[in-house]
Amino acid sequence: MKSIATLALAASAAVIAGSAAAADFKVHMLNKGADGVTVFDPLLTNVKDMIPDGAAAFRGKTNETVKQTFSMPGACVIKCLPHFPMGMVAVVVVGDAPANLDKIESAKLPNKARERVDKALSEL
Ligand SMILES: [Cu+2]
Repeated sequence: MKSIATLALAASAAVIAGSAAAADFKVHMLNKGADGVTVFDPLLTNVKDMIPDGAAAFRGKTNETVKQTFSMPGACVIKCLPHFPMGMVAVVVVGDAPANLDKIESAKLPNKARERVDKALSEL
């Protein structure tokens, strides 16, 4: 059985909606959150027990909702382009053991983004 996770992003809110068999998740884009300014909340979304088919890069537009289907096991770093230097990132993980952590850990990120990505991955 396959499950598909869908991520929808907007300037004020983001939603991950699963298939009928999957859970729904919400990821909010906040000007100010518990973890500081310009944050995704939660920082980490772990979509477990799903065996999706493939993954695609996506780009949202400001103030527009974007739906994205995550169809490949692994970790995805979502960044808010204007606030990326301030560390506005979120991590979506599909599956229990992301195979692409090395790539994410060696990627060049702004300091605050690196801090938040590492924090999210440490919660896995
Ligand atoms: Cu932002």
